[in-house]
Amino acid sequence: MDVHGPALFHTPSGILEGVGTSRSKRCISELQGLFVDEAARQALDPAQVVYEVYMHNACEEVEGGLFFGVSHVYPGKVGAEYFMTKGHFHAKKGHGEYYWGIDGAGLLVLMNEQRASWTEPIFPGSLHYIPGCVAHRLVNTGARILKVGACWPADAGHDYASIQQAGFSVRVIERDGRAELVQAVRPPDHC
Ligand code: PAN
Ligand code: ZN
Repeated sequence: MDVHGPALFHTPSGILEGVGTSRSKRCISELQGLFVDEAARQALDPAQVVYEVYMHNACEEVEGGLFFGVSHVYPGKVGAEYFMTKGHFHAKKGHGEYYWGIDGAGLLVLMNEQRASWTEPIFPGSLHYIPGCVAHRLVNTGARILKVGACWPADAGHDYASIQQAGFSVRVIERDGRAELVQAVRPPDHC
């Protein structure tokens, strides 16, 4: 890949454009099994966007390279569960990542390989270091689009299968108008 010239990173819109950038989206229809209430997911518009990722790919997936992305998680819920990303470990387990809050409000859900989970609040200006061997997922608990920047090693890769098989050990739901962390009763996630 041969990328020349600066791309543009607009803030606070969180939009990336120009050379080397791309955009992908995940709709409700693609996220079967991700949310605990599958019937509620099926009742939603299949074309509803749950999240988009803007990417700047300035290099191949090589050791020493870096990828840069901005995730936009839409506000919404499936049943009582807030819209969220699939979440993943990195395929190269030891590779970490930085996230930072650009706009909106939410939670970064983290889980280690022993399935211990914890969260960090995300808000404009929040900075999050995700160590290696820690799965990570964004959850939008606010009314605006949650926009989060990310930078990670280009050769990290994404292990979605572990999350599909066993899920995260916690879920984030709305109860009495507030975000609440609950132990995941079922999972495996199957998206
Ligand atoms: C992020 C995520 C992004 C989308 O760029 O890839 O938030 O989430 P999923 O990949 O879990 O669908 C990142 O963590 N990259 O490594
Ligand atoms: Zn990651």
